[in-house]
Amino acid sequence: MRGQDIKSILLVLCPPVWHKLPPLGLAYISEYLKYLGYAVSVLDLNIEDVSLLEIAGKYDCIGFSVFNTNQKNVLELSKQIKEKNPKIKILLGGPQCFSWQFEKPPDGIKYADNMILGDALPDLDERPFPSFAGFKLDKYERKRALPILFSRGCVRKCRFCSERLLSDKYSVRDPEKVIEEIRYNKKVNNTKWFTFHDSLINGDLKKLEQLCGHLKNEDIKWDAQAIIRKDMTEELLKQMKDSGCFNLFIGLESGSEKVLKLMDKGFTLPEAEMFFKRCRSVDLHFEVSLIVGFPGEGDVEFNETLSFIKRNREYIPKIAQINPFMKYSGTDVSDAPVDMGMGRVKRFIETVENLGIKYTPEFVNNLIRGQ
Ligand code: B12
Ligand code: SF4
Repeated sequence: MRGQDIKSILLVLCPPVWHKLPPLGLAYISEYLKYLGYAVSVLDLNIEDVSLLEIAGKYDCIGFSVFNTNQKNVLELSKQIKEKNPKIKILLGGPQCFSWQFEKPPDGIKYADNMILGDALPDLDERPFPSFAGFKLDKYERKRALPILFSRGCVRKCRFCSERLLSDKYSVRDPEKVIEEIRYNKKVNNTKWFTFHDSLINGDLKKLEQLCGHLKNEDIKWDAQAIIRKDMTEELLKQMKDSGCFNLFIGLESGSEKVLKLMDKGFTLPEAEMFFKRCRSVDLHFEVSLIVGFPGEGDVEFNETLSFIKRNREYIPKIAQINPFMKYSGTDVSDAPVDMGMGRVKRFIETVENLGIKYTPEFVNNLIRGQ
């Protein structure tokens, strides 16, 4: 888009997208474009009631962040903007642009002048960190809270997951740079709670330990996603807890050894049990997500998962998600019938309720009502 006489850019996030926190992707893009000299504004239509069509004419370019959930709205608005003012350039970025490479892209992408695939920015420590200047932080549900990144990519390659398509290598930031960003946001945005949006916080245990060493002096709380690994010691989990970690979101996915192997999850059930026990022994709260109906999961394997959850109920504080398996574009797992997955989700919830295990009801209700 350079050299096309673009000076002002409006970055837009259309609904529906999860919006308890401001969007980290747009915060990074906005900071980088400002650094390159553009005049950048941000509009999150999930939290602001503004007519984009009325204000679009003030900008040379409108950049949309596209997810599978908001793609229809993005393309409809792109069409309307172009019909009203064909001179405005439309730029698309975000994870759905990547997914379109593997599916038949919708006709509406013809309204875009340019599309950015993947991350497209310099390495995490080489780009300016997001300041969230221009974001209406007080409108998001979580107060004094911001998303942040410690790493990109993943150290594993689970068969159902498209992470490896988004970032082909795993890279971790210098912990001191993360602390610099945290201190900035504490001071300027009054932030007390940081949610790491990494696919996993524990891909590089040495750097994680260093990060925790710094974080313990910052008087903040933080949460993150993590993988189950046998080499994570109680000592490191305690350091995480002591540095402000109050929750980990962990992808267990199945309680059947056969299904874990089919998924290529990279851990065994005894390793998962050991990991959960270690978290409990240092009182580190966590929640697990599960996938039911993965190809190869029969009734036997599904019942093994139920038994695993029953057996470990005193160690698993909460179930965060029970997802029916759905194939992501670009992965090589065959499609499984979603109806079967949904039937199993319902059976699973009955069991969890009977056992008195906590779960996230909003998630389950959305899923069941959405069917
Ligand atoms: C943290 C996370 C969550 C969090 C927070 C989500 C949020 N919206 O902030 C939670 C747990 C709530 C969540 C939920 C879900 N998630 Co999620 N999540 C992630 C994760 C791990 C990180 C997102 C992130 O902050 N990345 C860091 C930022 C900096 O990256 P980014 O947003 O991609 O932005 C960069 C580029 O895309 C690009 N870019 C972005 N926008 C724009 C715009 C322009 C104009 C340009 C030029 C460039 C550009 O530049 C940015 C900077 O480098 C990603 C996987 C990943 N590794 O990215 C999945 C991911 C975004 N999630 C995904 C999915 C499917 C879901 C769920 C549907 C899962 C479920 N079954 O419930 C829900 C949907 C929630 C919803 N309705 O929005 C998919 C989305 C696929 C797609 N095609 O849209 C991803 C990509 C994972 C995957 N499977 O591949 N998720
Ligand atoms: S550990 Fe998580 S992010 Fe990494 S490949 Fe597996 S599912 Fe994807």
